[in-house]
Amino acid sequence: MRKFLILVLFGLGNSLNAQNQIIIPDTLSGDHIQLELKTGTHEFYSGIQTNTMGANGNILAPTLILNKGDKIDFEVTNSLSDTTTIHWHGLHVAPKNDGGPHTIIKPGETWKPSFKILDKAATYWYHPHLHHKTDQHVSKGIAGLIIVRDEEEAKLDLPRRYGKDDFPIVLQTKDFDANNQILFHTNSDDVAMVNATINGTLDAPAQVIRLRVLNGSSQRAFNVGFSGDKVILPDSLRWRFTRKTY
Ligand SMILES: [Cu+2]
Repeated sequence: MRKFLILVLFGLGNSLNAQNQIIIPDTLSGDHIQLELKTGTHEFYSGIQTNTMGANGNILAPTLILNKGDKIDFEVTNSLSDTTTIHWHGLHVAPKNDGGPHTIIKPGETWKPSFKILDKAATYWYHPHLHHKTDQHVSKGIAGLIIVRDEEEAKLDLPRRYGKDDFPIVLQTKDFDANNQILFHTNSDDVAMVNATINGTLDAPAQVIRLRVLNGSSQRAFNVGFSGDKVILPDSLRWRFTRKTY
């Protein structure tokens, strides 16, 4: 038996029309992770191509599933026409292995950080962090989750089947121009989305599920809650993400 979670971000001119199945990014694991940052297109609106950026795809980035204690060799190739970086948000790494504004990857170059995962099981993320360009590259689409696992977490009675009962929920807002192309550095990023999907729904099993909620927005805060009572009813498993007024 399947239930539908309704993942809706309300507010700011976001009209409620057709529900769309949210994107569940692919996963990458192992001790050698290859990422290619590239441009692409994505249909945020049915039938309309919007220019985007992604890692190993047109939009968003693969979810990295890593184990505490593992040593990982990364290869991050910049196939964009712009310099960028990749920052491992929340992970404890040496500066040379972290793509803050100082560790740039020029177009056509491959950056090869290598480090041991020191952090406990949790949800982290990665995204470009170039000075003055973070908003542009993240808004265009480069953002991915990092799920770190460890022995302590493995003993807990929690869902951990990615995409089946353990779901990424990346909350973002974007601003589109008249041609439905993404704008940056505006204060009118009023189109809210979950996993790059406007008016998203998720076909979830009727059991306890795990949602790894990320605020991947450049400047927004979200109130996240349940619709109706704070009780999850089997027949009406409806979640509603409410936009904060500010
Ligand atoms: Cu960050």
